[in-house]
Amino acid sequence: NIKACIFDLDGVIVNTAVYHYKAWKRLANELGFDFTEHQNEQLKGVSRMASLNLILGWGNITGLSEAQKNELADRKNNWYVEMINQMTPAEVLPGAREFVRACRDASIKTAIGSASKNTPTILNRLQLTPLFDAIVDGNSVNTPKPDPEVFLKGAELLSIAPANCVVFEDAIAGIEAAKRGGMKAVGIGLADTLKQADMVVSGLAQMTIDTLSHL
Ligand code: B16
Ligand code: MG
Repeated sequence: NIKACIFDLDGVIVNTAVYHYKAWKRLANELGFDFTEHQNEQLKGVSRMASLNLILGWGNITGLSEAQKNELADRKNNWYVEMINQMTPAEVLPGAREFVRACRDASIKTAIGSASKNTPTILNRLQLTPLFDAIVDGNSVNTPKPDPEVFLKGAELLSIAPANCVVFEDAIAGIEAAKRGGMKAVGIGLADTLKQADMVVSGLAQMTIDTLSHL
């Protein structure tokens, strides 16, 4: 039975992907090539440096030093932070705040498991920080998804066994991480894409506490 719900952030609680897209596109354009929304899909759940490496590959840019790559990643992040600093609580995805609250009311623990180093800023802007018993993000994890580290750390902080945890994820790598960690996984998106998930819904608005007992 489910004693904890661990939520990915981007794509599950909030759609920050639109801001990532704008910032990466601006960087690509400065470097002299374009970057499509379709390519942006492939960056979901992928860490900042891994995303940069993919984008440089698409632009056929090779031979940059680590220092040069760090400078590009920082440039993108500064634009991204400018945008997320304007976010309001109205940007929480439909049903997300309500479902997290319902979990808490049912004595189910709640955590965030995100690849983003900007997680604290985003949760504060959305006024969601107090709704989570634990927050694990890109600042506290060594090995990115599909490694289960981010979710296992969450379970540990909550003192709940992985088998009693369910992860909510929109990225294939995130679903894989949950399953490798021995957890249940609910996909947010399309069943065709998130094949490894135990169930797939289009968003947290479709979730109820009762649904958790069928996992
Ligand atoms: P940052 P998630 C991920 O968030 C995003 O989906 C991904 O596009 C982004 O590159 C990654 O966070 C790192 O974000 O640059 O803010 O550290 O889906 O794991 O919540
Ligand atoms: Mg995500």
